Amino acid sequence: MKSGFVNIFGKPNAGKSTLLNALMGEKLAIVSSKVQTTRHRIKAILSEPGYQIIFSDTPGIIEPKYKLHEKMMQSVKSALEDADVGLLIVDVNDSWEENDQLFSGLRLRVPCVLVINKIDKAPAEKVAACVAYFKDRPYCKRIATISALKGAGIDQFIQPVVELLPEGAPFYDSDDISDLPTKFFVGELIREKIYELAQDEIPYHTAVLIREFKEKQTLIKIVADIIVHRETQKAILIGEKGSMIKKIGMAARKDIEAFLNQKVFLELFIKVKPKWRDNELYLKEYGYGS
Ligand code: GDP
Ligand code: K
Ligand code: MG
Repeated sequence: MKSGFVNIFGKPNAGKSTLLNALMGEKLAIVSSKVQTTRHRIKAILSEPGYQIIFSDTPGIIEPKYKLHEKMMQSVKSALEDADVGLLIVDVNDSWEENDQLFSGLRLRVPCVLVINKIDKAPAEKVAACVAYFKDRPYCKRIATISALKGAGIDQFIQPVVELLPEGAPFYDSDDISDLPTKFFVGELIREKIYELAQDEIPYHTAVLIREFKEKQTLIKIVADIIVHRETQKAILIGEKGSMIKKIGMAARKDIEAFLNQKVFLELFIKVKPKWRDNELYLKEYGYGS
């Protein structure tokens, strides 16, 4: 039996969350075209005969500008040090040199699979040239080419990862798919809708707090607070005659129902907490950091 921890690293938008979802066949990580959508480390547990892999989706690698960013950097670092195997994911259409510098700079001790993603968006010659570019780098133990979005190369890609894992008993029950509570994923699905529907900077100023999660006879009642910095942001999120919050709520409810496989009654409130991103207490309350 092989078992161990595999962490997914890569620049923002390389496709880490999409890959995690493709590997799991479930939507666990929120995906968006905006950078820094992922704020937490999500553990996803894949149990198959012969192996158990605990994947972790790390926040994108970014400069520590705010306290929130420092927390993100800490989690990237701790992810690096904890893993048995690293997946270094590169968008084939991104700068190869920049990624090479980034990965070299991390001075990785863990064995890594270099994953070239978004091959659906590049000609075969470019993909081949990319493989040639990375294949002999010191951090590159194995190499894979995939389209996380289209699911290409995903099945073949597990084998080299398993090869690099240590022998050992599984860490989790084979029924578990994550170490995080259902509530967490519900909050993330709401956050994803804010990323999809709200303009510009708003999503970066929001946190979601699930206040109530109650199973009733025929449905689950969920009450969530959407936290923003300013009254103006609150007004935008409410929208004209409540149109925006309604849209967010409807889209989120649909996804939450699919995720929970149950009918959901969702109530959303918007609350203003000035500067929550720079406040240790708020960060803790909203689940960021230790
Ligand atoms: P992350 O920031 O690394 O977690 O990246 P995401 O998984 O959120 O993906 C960023 C964007 O790239 C999203 O719009 C995805 O739909 C898109 N994307 C991810 N993988 C692929 C892929 O294989 N092909 C294409 N064409 N787009 C992809
Ligand atoms: K993203
Ligand atoms: Mg992500």
